[in-house]
Amino acid sequence: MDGKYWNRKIETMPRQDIKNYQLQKLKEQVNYCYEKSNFYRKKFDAINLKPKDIQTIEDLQKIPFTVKSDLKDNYPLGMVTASPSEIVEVHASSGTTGNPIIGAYTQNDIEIWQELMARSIYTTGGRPQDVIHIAYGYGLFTGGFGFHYGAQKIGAKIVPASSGMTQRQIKLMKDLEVTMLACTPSFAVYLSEAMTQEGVDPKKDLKLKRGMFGAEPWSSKIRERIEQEMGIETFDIYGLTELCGPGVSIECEEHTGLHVWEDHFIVETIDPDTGEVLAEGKEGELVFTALTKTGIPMLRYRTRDISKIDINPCRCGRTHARMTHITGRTDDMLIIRGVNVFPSQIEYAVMDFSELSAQYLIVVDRPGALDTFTVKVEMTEKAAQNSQLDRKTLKSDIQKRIHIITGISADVEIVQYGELPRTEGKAKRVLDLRKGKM
Ligand code: DLL
Repeated sequence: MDGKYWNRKIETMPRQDIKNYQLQKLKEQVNYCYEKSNFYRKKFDAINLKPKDIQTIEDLQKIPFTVKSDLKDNYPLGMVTASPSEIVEVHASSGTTGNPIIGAYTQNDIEIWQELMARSIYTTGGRPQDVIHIAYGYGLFTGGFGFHYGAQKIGAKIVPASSGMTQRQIKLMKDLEVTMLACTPSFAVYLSEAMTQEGVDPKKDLKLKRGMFGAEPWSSKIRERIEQEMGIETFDIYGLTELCGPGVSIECEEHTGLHVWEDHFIVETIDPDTGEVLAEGKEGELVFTALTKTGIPMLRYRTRDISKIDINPCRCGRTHARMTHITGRTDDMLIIRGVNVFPSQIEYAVMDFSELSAQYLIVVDRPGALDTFTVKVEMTEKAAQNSQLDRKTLKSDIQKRIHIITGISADVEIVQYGELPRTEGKAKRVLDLRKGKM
C-alpha cells in the first residue's frame, strides 16, 4: 500500500517495462503449457508450432485461440495442467445449457487472484477501515469468494451477505455501517427499490460511499440511477471464471475505462467473425492470455465480450491499458427480423424514461413466419400513482425511442410495478421463444 496505489511499482510501470515483463512471462507460460498440457501440446503440434517460435509479443498471434467449447468438451478437469493434487479449489460459471465452465485453482492461482482483487478493491478506494458488504453469491460463482479474498487481504471488515434475503441485507448494511457494496448492478437496483419500500434512505440512513458492480453489462443510465438513488460513487469490475473470476480489470477514480492488470493478462481485440487481430482502439471481441495461471492455463481465450482497448496513460498514473465497459457479448446479440439487436440498446432506450423502473424484459418469438419483438417495461411506483400520466403517449414514446436506437419496431407492454422478476445474481433480460422452433 502506497498512497492511492496497492502496488505503485507494478501499477505505474512504464509501458515498455510491462511489455518486457509480459514477454518473459509469456515464454515461461508457453513452455509450461507445451510441456505439461496434452491439450495445448496437441494444438501446437497440429500446426507445427514450438515454444521457441514465440520470441516477441506479436508471436502470440501464432498460437490458436482457446474457446468456451474447449472447456466444455474437456469437462470437468480435462484441461487441468497442474498435477491433480495441486488443485485446491474449484469454481464454475452459471452457464445455462450443457456442462458448466469449471475454474480449477492451484494455491498459486488463489494467491494471484487474492492479490488482484486486493489491488482492484484498493483502486476503487477500499481501505482497511472500510466495511465491505459482499452481496455477490458465495459458492461456485466466483463473485462472493473473489471479493472476500481481496477484502481480506486489504484488512477491511467483511460482511459476507451473499445473495438472498434482501430485507435482512438492508438491515445489516444499516446496523453494521457498511461503507462499500459489492454486487451485480441489477441487484443494486433491486436493493435500492427495496430500500425505498422499507423507508430506508441510503443517503441519510446508511454510511455507504462506494459500489463495485460487475458480472453483467450495465448501461451508463442504470449507473446514473444507482448513483443518484444511493448517493454513491460506482466502479465497474470485470472478470470471468476462465481467467480467475472478478479482478481481471477495474475502473479507477477517473472512470475512463477499466485497467486490465497486464502483469497477469495480455489482452487483444479481434474481429469476432474472422478472428483477425484488430488495431488498438478498435472495438471487437476481447481475447486474454493468462500469464501466470497454473491450474488451467489460458492461451488466447476468446471471451465473446465486446469492448475496445486504450493504451494511453490514464490521469490516475496507472499505466495498465484500459478497456471500455462491455457493451454486450457476441452471443448476446439477437437477430430480429434480420436486424442485430443488443439487450444493452434496449436498456439504453428504456432508461431514458423516468416514469419506468429499471426492470425490462425482451421477449422474442416466431409464431408464424415473422419474428415478434416485445419489450416489457414497468412503471415506477410513483408514476403508477400519477393519474395525470397519459399511458398511451408514454407507450408510443418508448416505441419511438426503441425504433431510433435499434432501427426496428417493437411492441411495448407496460406492466404493473413489481411484475417483472428481480434477480439476486445476474439479471435475465431476454426470453427468446424462437429457440427450438428454428
Ligand atoms: O461474472 C466474474 C465476476 C464476478 C465479475 C463479480 C465481476 C464481478 P462468470 O460468471 O464466469 O464470471 O461470467 C463472466 O460475465 O464473460 C462477461 O460476459 C460478464 N461480465 C463480467 N463482468 C462484467 C462487467 C463473473 N463488468 C462473464 N461488465 C463475462 C459486463 C461482465 N459484463
